Amino acid sequence: MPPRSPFSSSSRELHVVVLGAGGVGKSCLTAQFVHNEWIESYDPTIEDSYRTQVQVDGRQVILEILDTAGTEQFAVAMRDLYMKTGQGFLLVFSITSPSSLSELENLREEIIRIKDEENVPMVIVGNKADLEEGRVIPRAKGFAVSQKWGAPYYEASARTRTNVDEVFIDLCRQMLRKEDETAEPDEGSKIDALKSANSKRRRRSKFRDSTHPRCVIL
Ligand SMILES: Nc1nc2c(ncn2[C@@H]2O[C@H](COP(=O)(O)OP(=O)(O)OP(=O)(O)O)[C@@H](O)[C@H]2O)c(=O)[nH]1
Ligand SMILES: [Mg+2]
Repeated sequence: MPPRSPFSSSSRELHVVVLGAGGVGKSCLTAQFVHNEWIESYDPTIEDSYRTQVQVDGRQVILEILDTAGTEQFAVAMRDLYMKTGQGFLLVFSITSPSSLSELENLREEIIRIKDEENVPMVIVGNKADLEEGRVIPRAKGFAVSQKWGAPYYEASARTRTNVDEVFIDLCRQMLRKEDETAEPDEGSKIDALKSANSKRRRRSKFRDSTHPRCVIL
């Protein structure tokens, strides 16, 4: 017998892409979320993917998380493809790196251009919040960007695990909401809706015939 999948077959699958400049902490945030582990060393990513199951508001969700390369030489080749297939994006910068926030602007514009729509689930993450003494991006700046882009802003720390679950769960909620809004009703529910409309129509006409005779103009 083949081994049973640890994931329930009824779970929905959502594709998350973690984006941001090199060294801002994308891999560390992902490793904390998926494996509860802290990685002290820096090993630039080429591309890694993870699969994990989470519960969001009582719903089982399988997350496919793509941890992308921040380093320019690795980054560009696969970008179009994962921006197309990604359903939600964690846009990560470091509060200790001034250029890392401005780099997100280009990434966001590219996502919107490639997907050809503005309404894309996103969360902005100011990582390395434990390094308060090295902060160069004020909290207010993060909030201003968040308001401008209409996406939530969290300050997080992969080191202390602050807001790690929260950023992924917020993104999941946005993705689920979007799926619910755009989902076509399945065949079963279409038939149910049709039956219910027909029976209402029948009930209405019965009602009219028996107790409310049509108005007859003499
Ligand atoms: N103090 C502190 N250090 C962090 C935090 N997150 C990551 N780091 C450190 O920053 C370095 C880079 O972290 P990574 O997660 O590898 O960065 P990345 O964004 O994945 O980098 P690329 O794969 O090159 O794009 C590592 O040495 C981490 O230990 C954090 O929240 N606080
Ligand atoms: Mg990485």
